[in-house]
Amino acid sequence: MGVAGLVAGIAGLAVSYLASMALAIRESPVVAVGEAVIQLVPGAVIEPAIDLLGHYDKPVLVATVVVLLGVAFVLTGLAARVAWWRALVLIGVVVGIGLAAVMTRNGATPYHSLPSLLGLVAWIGSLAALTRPLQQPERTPTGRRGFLFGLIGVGAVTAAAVVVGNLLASARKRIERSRQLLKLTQVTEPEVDGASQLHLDGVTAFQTPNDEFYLIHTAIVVPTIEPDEWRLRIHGLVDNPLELSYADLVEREFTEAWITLNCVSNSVGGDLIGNAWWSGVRLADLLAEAGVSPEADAILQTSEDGWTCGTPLAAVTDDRNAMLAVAMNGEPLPIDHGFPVRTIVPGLYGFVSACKWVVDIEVTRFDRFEAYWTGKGWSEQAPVKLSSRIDVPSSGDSVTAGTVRVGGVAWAQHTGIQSVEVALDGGRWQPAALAGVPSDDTWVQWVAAIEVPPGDHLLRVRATDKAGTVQTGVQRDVAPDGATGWHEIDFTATED
Ligand SMILES: Nc1nc2c(c(=O)[nH]1)N[C@H]1C(S)=C(S)[C@@H](COP(=O)(O)O)O[C@H]1N2
Ligand SMILES: [Mo]
Repeated sequence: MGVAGLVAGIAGLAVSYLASMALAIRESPVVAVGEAVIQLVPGAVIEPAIDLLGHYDKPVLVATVVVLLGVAFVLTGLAARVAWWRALVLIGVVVGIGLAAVMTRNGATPYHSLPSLLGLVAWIGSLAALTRPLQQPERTPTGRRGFLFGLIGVGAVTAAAVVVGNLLASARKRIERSRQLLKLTQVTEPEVDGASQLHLDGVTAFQTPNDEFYLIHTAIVVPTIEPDEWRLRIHGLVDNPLELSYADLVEREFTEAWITLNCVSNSVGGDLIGNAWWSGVRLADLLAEAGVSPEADAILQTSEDGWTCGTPLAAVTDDRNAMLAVAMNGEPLPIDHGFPVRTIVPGLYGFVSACKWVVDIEVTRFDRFEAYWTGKGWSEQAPVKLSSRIDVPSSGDSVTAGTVRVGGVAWAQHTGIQSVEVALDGGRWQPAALAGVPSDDTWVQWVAAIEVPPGDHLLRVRATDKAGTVQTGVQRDVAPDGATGWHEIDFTATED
């Protein structure tokens, strides 16, 4: 039974490792525990240890964690023999330590708990498969044979998980290295104009750092593409089909801009939105070179992983500087954000424009294709909707009654924000002050000072765009083409 516990434990570890690699989570739970140990152990102990072990410090640490785990696994097997619940408690503690190490890291989200949880599931399944044959009153030859088959099965799953996990990890590492070696001479560093950044704690920063930028993609394992191997075909209703390599692309003239990207699935007040400094090549120039036929009204973009989106031709050929982006916030696109090349079109939701890992652009007509999300309850065309959000206070906050500064962001990419107003408890709309913006393609921060008496309150916000449209209070769901309605928050004001 000790063997069963050990084998099941290793299967669980292998699955958690595979899950970490497949989900592009840098640390598997074992590594996270190792790093947590380094953090928790006082320097007085760790430094002499590092000194003693030299370069072997990390492997020794990971090996120690692994040996301790092995002992725990054997114990779970022995415990399972007496009573399953004992084994479960024991493994619960082990997984709990792993989870604690993973979840206390900076920027951990519930998503990061998946490898530990999947590992737990694999462990329970393996231990059940291995112990069932042994749980007969007497050890029979069939029981032993069943155990042997169980061992082979669990062993095969373990080996497969490790092999696939390694392949994924090494592909990603290789591409990450290529990415870091890239020198994109035309890319400049983002500079946030002081006027774009108001000083009110809690208001979303004008620039969203890459590692905080929301991520949406259908791929479970994201494409890993060497820049040298990347090709883009531009074809369809054109006079001269083009095929571009990465070198061809980055030799061309660049355009750079602050552009706010948001997801159609962002609900009112949600955070599936970010603002970055993008650098790349104007799509309009490439399409002009290809010579677009007058009957075309769309481009069908396809990514390496087969995802597709349809974008109005007008939006990628007008003066809004839709681009094939190669850099985000001054560095080569992060792998998860579409490395080496993705499309960015100001003023359209991501699902109809912002193709990551783009490899194919067909100039065509909307009546000739159906893109990935079209028909699955989402619209064929989807310009961004005028919207605004309250960042401070946040719902449930308590503030001191009197003059209260409230703030947030508002956006109407490619149209621009004219004004923002707030209303307390359904009262009159009061104007907010707006920060500066480099163009109409970004969100804008707003702040207002309002008089708040003691008690419970409801604050709402609405924006007006530069075309004079006032943001509607009619609440609509995100499907099929973006949510509408005013963002409202509850807060309490107390006398000081
Ligand atoms: N290849 C690919 N590109 C894609 C998607 C996808 O699922 N696959 N999702 C789109 C959607 S719905 C959005 S909102 C944006 C999100 O871009 P980000 O993950 O860089 O924030 O990418 C778009 N591009
Ligand atoms: Mo999206």
